[in-house]
Amino acid sequence: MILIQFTGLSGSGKTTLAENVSAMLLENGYQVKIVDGDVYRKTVCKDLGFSKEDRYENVRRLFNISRDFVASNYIVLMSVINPFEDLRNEIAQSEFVKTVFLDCHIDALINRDPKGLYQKALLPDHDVNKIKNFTGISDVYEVPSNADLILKTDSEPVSDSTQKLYQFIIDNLVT
Ligand code: GGZ
Repeated sequence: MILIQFTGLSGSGKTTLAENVSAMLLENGYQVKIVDGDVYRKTVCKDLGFSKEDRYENVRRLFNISRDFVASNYIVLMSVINPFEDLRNEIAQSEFVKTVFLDCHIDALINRDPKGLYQKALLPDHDVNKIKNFTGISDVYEVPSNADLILKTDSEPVSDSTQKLYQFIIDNLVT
């Protein structure tokens, strides 16, 4: 069993890596679940916004869901920004949890910006389209000090990060 708690800014590659690694694991006969913040925020967490309290609640709910999947022998990829060190450490107390930091420079994220979210976060305060409390721009992201794996998603090809994460999961599976 293993639960990967990702942490990284919006656009750092969490969803892409989770999908790539999930496909590889499935091909090799493992059961996998992706628990993606962006997806669950439309269902189980749709009452939650982006205040500090709501982010804590969001991550805690997703951890509870993830833990149930782990108990059913799934490899779980919990794909959330997960910005707070104390909450990540709390979750990492479970021995089957590993923390994977997707390290991507903010300038690269602003340049890529496939959903236009950074552009909206950087609008002037009076603009009605501005996204407030945007992680990394106008809200806190605490860089992890004790991640089990760091993937530099701004400088290494996606295929390399995918391969590293796949190998890390296989090496750390607890039976
Ligand atoms: C950060 C936001 C925000 C704000 C909307 N701050 O890259 P995405 O778009 O598709 O995924 C992000 C998602 C973040 O949800 P999480 O559940 O992962 O966040 S947390 O762990 O902090 O609870 C982003 C989008 O929602 N999004 N507004 N203000 N990301």
